[in-house]
Amino acid sequence: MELIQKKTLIAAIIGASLLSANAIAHNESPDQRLTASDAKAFLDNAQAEIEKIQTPSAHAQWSYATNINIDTAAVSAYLNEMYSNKVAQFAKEAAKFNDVKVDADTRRKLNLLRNGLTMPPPADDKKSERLAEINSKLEGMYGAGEYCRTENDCINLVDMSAEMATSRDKDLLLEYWKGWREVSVPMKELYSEQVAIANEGAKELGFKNVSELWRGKYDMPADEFPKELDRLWGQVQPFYESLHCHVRAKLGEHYGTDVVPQDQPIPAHLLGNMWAQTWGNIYDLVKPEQEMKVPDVTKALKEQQYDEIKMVKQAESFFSSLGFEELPETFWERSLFQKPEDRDVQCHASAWNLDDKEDLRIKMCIQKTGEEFNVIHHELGHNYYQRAYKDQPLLYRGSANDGFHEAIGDTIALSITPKYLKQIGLIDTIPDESNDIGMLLQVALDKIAFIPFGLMVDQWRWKVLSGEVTPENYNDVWWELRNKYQGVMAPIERDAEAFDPGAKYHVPANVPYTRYFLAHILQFQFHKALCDIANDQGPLNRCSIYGSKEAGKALNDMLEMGMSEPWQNALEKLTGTKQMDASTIQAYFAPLKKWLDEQNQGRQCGW
Ligand code: X8Z
Ligand code: ZN
Repeated sequence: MELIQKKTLIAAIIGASLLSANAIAHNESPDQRLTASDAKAFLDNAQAEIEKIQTPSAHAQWSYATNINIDTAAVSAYLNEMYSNKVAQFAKEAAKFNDVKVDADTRRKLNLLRNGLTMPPPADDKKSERLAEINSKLEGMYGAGEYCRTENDCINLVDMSAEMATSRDKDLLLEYWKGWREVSVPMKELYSEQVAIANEGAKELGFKNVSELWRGKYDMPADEFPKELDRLWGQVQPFYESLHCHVRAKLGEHYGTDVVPQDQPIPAHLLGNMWAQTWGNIYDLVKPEQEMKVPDVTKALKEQQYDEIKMVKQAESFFSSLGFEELPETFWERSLFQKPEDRDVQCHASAWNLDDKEDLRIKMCIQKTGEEFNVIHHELGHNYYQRAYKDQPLLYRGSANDGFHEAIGDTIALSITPKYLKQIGLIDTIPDESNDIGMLLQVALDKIAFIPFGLMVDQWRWKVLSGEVTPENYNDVWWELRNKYQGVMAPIERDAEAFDPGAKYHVPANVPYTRYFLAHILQFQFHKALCDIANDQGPLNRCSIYGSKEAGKALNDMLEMGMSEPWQNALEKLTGTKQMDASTIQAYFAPLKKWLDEQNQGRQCGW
């Protein structure tokens, strides 16, 4: 009794957490005296304290991302630093409960607190300040980046990307490919400085380095996780190699085999995307000879005069059809849907819940294309997930694992089938099944082509964050991995100062990337489970769960869990299995695999 009073009193006086009060009261050996209820009280306090700074910090990040300038940069860096320092401080304190016997829920929260940060700041004030400053600088350099042919002739990433999607002029493609990578050259030094500081922070938290921290977020030992990824990649790899072989052959026919040598990786500028991460935009170059009717969503959106808002409303209505509540009025008032003319913004799409309540928003420089229609569903998937877990305790407000967050909207987008497009009046007739190879190829060019890219980004980062790869080798190792996993190569020799990883948003922004690899596996598992629940009989590629309240309920039941349980349980809840598994992908694309292997007869595959 006395002990509790003393603790409470000291805590009240110094405004510190119960734990630090306890440590002061029992300096000699505080840990032995801590109990399970101390741990709970500590967590309650930590969550309350983090919550206080989280919302202002989110507003500052939003202000910066939607208006990049020196003032918003300063405020967002400052609040980001305050937030990260607070979490890091509690994460360190949490270690004091390592040997205290606590229930599973408390242990889970303590662990989540310990590994919650992405780039943990060290205790040293100067260093944590510098870390936040570099963070915000790198984000700003990416967001404001553009390629200038001459001083007055500049082009931004959104416009370059749009041109690269449709242009078949190899010189222009190369120019943009190369031009965009000038933006990241000055990032390299800042990036390596930031890695060194964050590694100090990770060590203070008891991790070997940031790599171990990142790999340790998956409810299994950090060193087991990469093996799990290898297993999943092994399931997809043969199919990817078939796709690669066909695409390379067709690109060789179009551009000539001097431009696309048939025994080497594919030059990275020719695949319809700035990073060669999705290839759907070159469907016309690789499509079957036989006429295939494949819905052209971009054309349909244009014909029906969809604007940005109408595209988002249409995506919202899909979620509504599943029984999800409509988005709040403030979503429409506060979101950013179009690239403003008068200021720099971070155009890379994102979804936000600023107050962990109802302040949902997306930020996206929407292009009126079928590709972006999918991205809108992707972003709204984040928003509906955020809303579903908002009533969980703060430490459980997140997805089962980060791949789940990235998979939800994509899962819904897999239901944008011809049947659905006809239902909403975007097309008049549903092509019959003789056209399925074309449609499967279109989907595979985006989804299957992405998978090795989704894997290689963090294969690179883990090596960098662990110190295995040092700055002088950053770029070479990046291209070794691009080559190894994707079979893609730089179209021109890279300069010694090049920092090509920095030309991909998630590197300067420090967003882990394995989540997208996982999402590309999970979304097919989710799609299959939801199609079964919706009782859609057709082949998986023709299934749409549109309008199925049963599917919506099953999905929501999983989303509501947030991260309150290991992801294996969340997966089981929806799909009946605890394992991530790419065999659904194999089933989904089986006819296409057969077709590709026929096309590849007599071709020399591999690189
Ligand atoms: O970054 C994204 C989303 C926001 S979380 C638009 N994606 C990855 C990328 O663009 O590189 C979605 C798929 C992969
Ligand atoms: Zn996302």
